Amino acid sequence: MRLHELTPAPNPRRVRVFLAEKGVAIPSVQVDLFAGANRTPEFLKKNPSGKIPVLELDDGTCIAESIAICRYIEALHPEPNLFGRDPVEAAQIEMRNRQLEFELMGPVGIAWVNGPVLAQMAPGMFRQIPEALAGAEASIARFYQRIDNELASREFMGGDRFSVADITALCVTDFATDRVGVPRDPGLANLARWHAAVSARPSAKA
Ligand SMILES: N[C@@H](CCC(=O)N[C@@H](CS)C(=O)NCC(=O)O)C(=O)O
Repeated sequence: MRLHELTPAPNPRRVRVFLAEKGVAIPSVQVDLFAGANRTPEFLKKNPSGKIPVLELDDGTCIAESIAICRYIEALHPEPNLFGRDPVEAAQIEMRNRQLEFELMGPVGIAWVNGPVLAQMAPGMFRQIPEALAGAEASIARFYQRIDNELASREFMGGDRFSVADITALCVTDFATDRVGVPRDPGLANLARWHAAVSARPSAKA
């Protein structure tokens, strides 16, 4: 088994943190997105979307999508449970994870492709639209405010214990802060408390 990934990218980090929580080690292969290594015919056979992470099993089966990979790992290593123990908890974790993906990761991705950091790293890679950046920054700020309100009445993203939804949120907020240049408002105290707690877990270093 091997994980096709790139260390600074947020989605592969989700899988690495998940594996660290499970105490599972899988060898990894770096895919240089800036050199187009994810667009070669060979890579597109592994994932026609041209995206990482991809988990390649020993028989050649390839699993893309961070959550699909994490679900596969959870099926092989059920403890500690990170997707929910009963139908209600599983549904709430799934709901919040999807909202984080669509309502936070989506705008963070837009801010990334339209932002100054990528423009400097890879000039001309995307045609940048300043209004798209401004709109994404506003969406991100609104989402952070909303999550801060929600975290007043629960400890973690998915509920009262750590779950895969926290891993998604940690990886996207760190990417937004450290690489996209769209930090959290430090005045959002519940969000800051949550971030300190999940960042203190050993898995956050993955
Ligand atoms: N929904 C996918 C998103 C994967 C994704 O967007 N990966 C980024 C790196 S974080 C990528 O491969 N980007 C390269 C590209 O889109 O060309 C997942 O959850 O794994």
